[in-house]
Amino acid sequence: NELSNWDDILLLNDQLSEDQRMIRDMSHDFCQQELMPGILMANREENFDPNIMRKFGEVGLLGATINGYNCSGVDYVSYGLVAREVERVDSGYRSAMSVQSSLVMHPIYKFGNEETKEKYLPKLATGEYIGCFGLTEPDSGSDPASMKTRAKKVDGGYRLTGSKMWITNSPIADVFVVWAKNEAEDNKICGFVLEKGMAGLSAPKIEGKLSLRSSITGEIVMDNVFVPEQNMFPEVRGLKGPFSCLNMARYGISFGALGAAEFCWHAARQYGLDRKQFDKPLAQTQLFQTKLANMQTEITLGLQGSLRVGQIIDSGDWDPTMISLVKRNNCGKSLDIARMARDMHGGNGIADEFHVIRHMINLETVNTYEGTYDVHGLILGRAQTGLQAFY
Ligand code: TGC
Ligand code: FAD
Repeated sequence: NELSNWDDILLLNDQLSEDQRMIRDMSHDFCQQELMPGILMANREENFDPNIMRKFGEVGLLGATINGYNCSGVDYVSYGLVAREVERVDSGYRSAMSVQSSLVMHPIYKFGNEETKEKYLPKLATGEYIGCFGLTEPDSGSDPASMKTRAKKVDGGYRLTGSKMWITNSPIADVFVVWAKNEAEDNKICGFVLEKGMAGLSAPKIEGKLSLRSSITGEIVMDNVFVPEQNMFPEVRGLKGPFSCLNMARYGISFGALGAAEFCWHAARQYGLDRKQFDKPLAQTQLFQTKLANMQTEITLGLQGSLRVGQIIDSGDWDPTMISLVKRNNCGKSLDIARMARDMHGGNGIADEFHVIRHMINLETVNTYEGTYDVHGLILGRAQTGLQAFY
């Protein structure tokens, strides 16, 4: 009686083009062969190996949507499918990939001058350079408009002072995309590209994370750092600069979180088939089956939502609220699914060898960064009432 496509009941596979299927399959094989074998120890030891970035680069997964500059030029549906495969292994690895692609390469490609693009993009595409994105500060998380980091105009460039907090990849970064208020332009938010080694720039690691341990996170501390004029994004002003990068990253996360959830669902199903209690497989109990049905339902619907958003982004006629909808719902649902899978594994569920608790704890971060679950709820609420409830 088992349906052969129980894991793709709405036939997502048939909705993809030949190229999209190929990219998905290639990413799947790469992630399972290159990333999965080392994840247990990386997570246990709280270690991110920078060679992983070079490996992403070798198979064309960095800045994959960019045309030229050594990048693959794939569509956004494919980018989402890649995020799903990477996060099926670990959210931390998807973080590394998506920060480099959407939050570092995308703004340099979209807002940088030609010289900046030529200088950084090819090396970021191969993973020779690692990038990070500094928006959040110790006192400005959900409310980035309140940032304190300042840029002061000086001869030939700017001097930046301030600190950024919770920055993925910062301790090992070569390139820092940083957002600061420009005193010379009435404190409008501007974007700058900083480089490792600039005087006054440091990026201490944040220790003791219990979530996203395979990803390295740090601060960015800027003490009067001189940044040459050509390293400022010349045209974009205000929060729409950082947010236009976040849109793409959030969309990728909506697909990625479901990859982690799929891992947990499949693992719970297999565990239930293999383990017997009271003389029958756990999977033969009604409670177990309805839990599996709930997982299947939310993942299947979530994937359809993200696919639709990806297709709309590719068509060019998209709106950030549709991204808030899938980022919020898919992260929240994936977290619920991972918690459920943890429970269905019983005592084994707390052992890292079974992987579900790692996904569960990672998804706590994924549900928080790039706009928390509740902040995306407020974005959606504002869009349907016209009333903002942030303040
Ligand atoms: P608000 O008045 O809404 O907007 C200010 C200006 O920004 C524009 N804008 C957008 N533009 C493009 N896309 C979007 N999604 C945009 N959202 C807003 C807006 O049009 C306006 O432009 P203008 O020209 O009129 O000035 O601003 P607000 O201060 O009321 O913002 C509230 C809110 C909640 C929407 C926003 O601040 C928010 O989303 N907060 C969440 C912060 C966040 O997501 N931080 C992410 C940090 S990076 C990160 O987490 C990376 S983790 C990476 C990893 O490891 O994977
Ligand atoms: P707060 O904004 O202080 O929120 C705390 C709680 O209050 C949340 O539940 C939130 O939903 C709620 N809340 C906030 N405002 C309201 C409101 N108006 N109404 C109701 N509830 C509200 N940032 C970067 O810039 N670059 C990175 O690379 C990066 N990587 C990260 C990696 C990790 C591992 C983590 C944990 C974070 C990372 N972040 C990064 C920061 C992340 O984007 C922020 O943590 C996130 O935006 C939330 O901000 P906050 O932590 O200051 O929480």
